[in-house]
Amino acid sequence: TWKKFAATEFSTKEEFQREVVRHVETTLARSLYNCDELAAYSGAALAMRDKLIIDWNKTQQAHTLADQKRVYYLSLEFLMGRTLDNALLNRDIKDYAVEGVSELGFRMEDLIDQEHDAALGNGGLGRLAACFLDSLASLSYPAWGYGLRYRYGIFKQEIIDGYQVEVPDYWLDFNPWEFPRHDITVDIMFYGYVRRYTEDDGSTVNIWEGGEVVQALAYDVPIPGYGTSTTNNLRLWSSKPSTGEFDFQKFNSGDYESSVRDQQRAETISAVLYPNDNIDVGKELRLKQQYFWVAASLYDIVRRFKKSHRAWTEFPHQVAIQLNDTHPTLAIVELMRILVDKEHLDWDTAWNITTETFGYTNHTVLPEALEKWSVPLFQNLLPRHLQIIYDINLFFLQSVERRFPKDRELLSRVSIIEESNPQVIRMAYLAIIGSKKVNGVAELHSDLIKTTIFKDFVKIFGPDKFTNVTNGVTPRRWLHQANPQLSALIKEKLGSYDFLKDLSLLSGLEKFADDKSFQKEWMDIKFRNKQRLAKYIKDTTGISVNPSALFDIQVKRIHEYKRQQMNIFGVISRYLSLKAMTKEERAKQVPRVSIFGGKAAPGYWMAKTIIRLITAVSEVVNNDVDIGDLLKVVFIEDYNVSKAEFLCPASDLSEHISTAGTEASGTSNMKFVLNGGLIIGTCDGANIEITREIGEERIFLFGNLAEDVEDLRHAHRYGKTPMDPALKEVCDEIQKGTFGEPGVFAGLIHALTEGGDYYLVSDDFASYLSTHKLVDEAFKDTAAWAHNTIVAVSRMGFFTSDRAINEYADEIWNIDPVKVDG
Ligand code: 26V
Repeated sequence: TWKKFAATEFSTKEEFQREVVRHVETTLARSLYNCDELAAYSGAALAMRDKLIIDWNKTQQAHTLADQKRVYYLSLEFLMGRTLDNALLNRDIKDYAVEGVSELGFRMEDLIDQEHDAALGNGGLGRLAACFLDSLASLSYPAWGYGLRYRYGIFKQEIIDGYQVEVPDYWLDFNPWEFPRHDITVDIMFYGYVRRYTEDDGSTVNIWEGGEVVQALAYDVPIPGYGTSTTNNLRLWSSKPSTGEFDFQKFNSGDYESSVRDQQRAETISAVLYPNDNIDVGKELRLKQQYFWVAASLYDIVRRFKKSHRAWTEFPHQVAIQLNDTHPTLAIVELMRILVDKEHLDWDTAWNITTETFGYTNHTVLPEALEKWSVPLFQNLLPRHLQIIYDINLFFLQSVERRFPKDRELLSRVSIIEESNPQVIRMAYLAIIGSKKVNGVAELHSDLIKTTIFKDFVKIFGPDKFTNVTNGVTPRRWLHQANPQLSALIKEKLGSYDFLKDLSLLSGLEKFADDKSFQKEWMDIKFRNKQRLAKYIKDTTGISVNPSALFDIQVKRIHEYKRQQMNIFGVISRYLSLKAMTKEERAKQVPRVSIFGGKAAPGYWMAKTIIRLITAVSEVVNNDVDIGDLLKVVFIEDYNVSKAEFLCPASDLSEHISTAGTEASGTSNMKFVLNGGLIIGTCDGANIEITREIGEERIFLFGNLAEDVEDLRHAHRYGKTPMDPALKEVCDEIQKGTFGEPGVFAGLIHALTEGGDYYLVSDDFASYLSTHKLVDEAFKDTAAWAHNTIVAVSRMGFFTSDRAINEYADEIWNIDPVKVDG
């Protein structure tokens, strides 16, 4: 009956219009006659939000009633992108919303384009968290995400004179997708000291007291599932000064300045997302962010559990907590502190509860990305937590000593505390020891962590603790929303949109792979997506590209291990070959557009140099009249989720060319293939499983294997590897000044020579170039290309994040879906 009273429900075009107009006129206090696109977007978003919040309430009620085990996904990053389009599509009301706003005189694309990306993440790890939230809701799992509400998301990238410049991303001006919960606050303490005393019964109690207190305020973001009423919650914490009397006293006594300083110090905690991807810097503020978020989330989770009045031992039957990388590992320590210091459970009972509750996902093997905290820094900020870590370590090392007596080396290798100067806490080891399951994110990666960085722990805990869950992407955003024409064509062939819920149904496309008229429709859609990208490139950079050329795209964070430098060296090599050709030879070449995009961490000088080389090459090549349309080079500024949404559908070829063994999974590789592009890649991350699924004749693999990397590096160190001749030519050309002052690029050349070519660019260069030649040949045969992309798409079912989430639910979390009546 509540439905009757829900004034904001709408299920027709007219009702949607009415709600949009109502919000424009009343919520926004604007007249319809001076309603611009931003106001119209805002009205549409508020109308959509009302609908979501009704389903959100229903879902939370159903979950409380069902009283089943829930999963909490703890991630410092959620790279959500835009919400309006996604919500309209997930709720299947896009069609009448489009009509509705068009009668009001607007085009829905223009309104959608007004929305600011929610960019609370760096790259793969944060976007994976967002895909997982979509799948959790779409599969009706009772799940919450917990994160930080950064005032500034990942910086906006501008390219000025060919260089990256970072601009702050203030995104909260108008954000209709969040609800502040002024009643949900938690006081979080830092610093202080530990007071130890003996109770009457003789037991010792440790109390952490006397520190600085900051308040966490909850903001809730509704997460709508596709084809279900389930609308889950993403809770983001914002930091504020605590409302304790102390501040008021200062303020009242006229000490305004110090009171304002306190306020700023508190608000700084959730002010900004650290813009590093795959590199650990170890700053105190980052540790403060981690504890602030973990402590608030655990307080919330424990409060919810306590409402059910169950015994503590049932906690792991009601609660699963997934650690997205090591960033929330303090949750293990905080739960121990709650159970032992506050709830007075004995250590062993508390430890059993804790280790049954957590799961840890590792996302990288790069040593420079493994989190380590200096003991003195940690001791000062979280004194009681350090004691608990020492105790966890002591009991762990004692158990190892019992199983492997007299192996001093083993003990020092697996100790949570590394005996360096200063000592450091190895967060990954703590995460492993405190979790029930540890997983990698693609098969090769999960094998590598077992045989390299975590080898000793496999020996100690046995192999069953370690498992693989290959990443996936949500087909709702990455097919249906990003590529509506392709999605509609697939629906026409398969008879329904059921493939969006069960992506394995794509296999039904394979029988049309040789159907000429289907191939034509398929390639026409690709062409239109390329035209759209060509227009965007023209409008934003002034560069004209031919949409019939082969579009070759590499978009991801800029990092030496991802080898954008190899790509641009390859482009230079192609340029040199074209220059050396006769007119007749040139006429036979396949025209190419090499498109790059991605952010460099602000302090990562080498990555910034790579960007500068790409822009320098583009200035030279694009203006060379000998070359014309045969080669264009484009750097897309400020690559983000909403740009990925129009880049993925517009590729013929995308590049996933990391040094073998370095890219844990990659997820854009999946998005590009799902949108009818082929890939050139190394035997790394999920490329390997993509190959297995789609067939090796449909992927351009090249380069050395992970198992050979160590020997190759060794050879470089002892000066036994001459540089690849084609790469030598490229370096000579750079040093001649063809792309401007060569000193600018000296670091890149140095890395290949004296630097020992750690990422093996030279070793892979010949096979990289020859594989690009194969790509050119293959692209000439349009029918075969169409066939291969259709077959590839038909075999991509495995890479849905729904499959990944079902694996986590069954193998790690032990949770079941909850039906929510719609
Ligand atoms: C690490 C650190 C270290 C401490 C400082 C801040 C910070 C921020 C981000 C990270 C990155 C963690 C690793 C990561 O992003 N891995 C990526 O995860 C993707 C999803 O599993 C995967 O597809 C990519 O291959 C992998 O690089």
